[in-house]
Amino acid sequence: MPSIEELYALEILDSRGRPTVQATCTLGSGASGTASVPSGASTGHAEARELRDGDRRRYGGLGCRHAVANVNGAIRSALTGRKIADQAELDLCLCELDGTPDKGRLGANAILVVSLAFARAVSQERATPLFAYFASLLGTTPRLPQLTVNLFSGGKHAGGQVSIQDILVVPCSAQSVDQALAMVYAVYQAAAAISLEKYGMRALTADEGGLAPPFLDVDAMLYDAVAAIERAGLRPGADVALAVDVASSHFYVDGNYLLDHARLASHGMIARILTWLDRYPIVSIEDGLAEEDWGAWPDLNTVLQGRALTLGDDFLCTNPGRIRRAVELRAANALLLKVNQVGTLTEAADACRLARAAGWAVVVSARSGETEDNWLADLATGWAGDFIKVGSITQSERLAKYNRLLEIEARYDLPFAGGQYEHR
Ligand code: 2PG
Ligand code: MG
Repeated sequence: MPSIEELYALEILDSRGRPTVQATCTLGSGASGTASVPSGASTGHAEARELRDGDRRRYGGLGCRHAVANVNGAIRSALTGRKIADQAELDLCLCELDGTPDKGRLGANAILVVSLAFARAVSQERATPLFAYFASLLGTTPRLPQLTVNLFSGGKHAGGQVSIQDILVVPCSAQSVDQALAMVYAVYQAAAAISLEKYGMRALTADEGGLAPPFLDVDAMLYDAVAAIERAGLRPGADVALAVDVASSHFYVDGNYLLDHARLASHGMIARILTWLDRYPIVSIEDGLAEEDWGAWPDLNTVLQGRALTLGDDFLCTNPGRIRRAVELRAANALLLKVNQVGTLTEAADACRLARAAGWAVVVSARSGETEDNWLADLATGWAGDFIKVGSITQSERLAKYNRLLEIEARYDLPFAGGQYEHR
């Protein structure tokens, strides 16, 4: 049984230059683990609450000194010298110490960083790779995930030049992470060349490294994505399909979707999504409807059935209660899993278990504000995610995860999840 000898946190900066939290957990055996937490921009209302300092004179109020102080103070005092049976006991103890439903007192950032640093320390103590430790929490057989990689961005990650957030490429004929990345590189370069020709601009990128030319509308984005696949010498749909993060909560105003200069009711939004599916090789629609548009989600799920995944991000917030409700209503069939939306590994594992029990697909996702920590690659592999969603291939905070997947692939003989959700 591990005992926590020391906990130490500090404030570091994420990929947007905003503060976040890093922590190191040292066990009685001398094993130790360091981890850092990401942060979203297009967040769901039901997410666990990050603690931010609110002092406008410093990082516009986004400082994390209070969260750091909570790790180095209340959490350290409660945990040091204590024997901890397992991850579940640690996470329960953190939740009880916080005592609020949204983790707003100590901060979801303070809580998650300890949950993750402990995981790394225990995997080091057991001399197992981190993905194997994660697999042991859920009883899964590790498997490398298929990639979904940002190509074009809009919405909150790109200054809102188009309403929707991301068009991602899915290299569906790839047989390995290694092959998948080489295909993505070819498509990305072709897309950058198309952006230059059509919009006369250098490859300006959004928060996660996606290209962000001034598209006129969503169709223009999807059209150029298909053109990039073709220019790369690959077959749209057969070699490389598309996934869309509509992130529609962020353009849902007074019960209507403000999209491409139109004002659409829920059924109009669903009809618009279907036109995209008819024209382009799309295998997944994320947050096609707003997070509170519960009444229309089952209809969306029905019409997408057999064509594309109905993937819930802001809609589900990796929250077991919301997932249970969505399963009952048949409102989705895929979970976007972001550990910091719920705040501990154990609760994220519960969310994953619920989704799997319902026969759903699982997409393990990074946030738009990331660090160079690569634990997400191990999580996606350990929990046998169908897909991983990390962002583009141009920024080191994203490449840290892709490079870790390459390392896992090269060093361990694991199956690859590719090929399951091909475009038909
Ligand atoms: C999303 C994520 C990642 P954010 O909406 O899926 O792209 O964005 O981290 O800003 O919530
Ligand atoms: Mg999303």
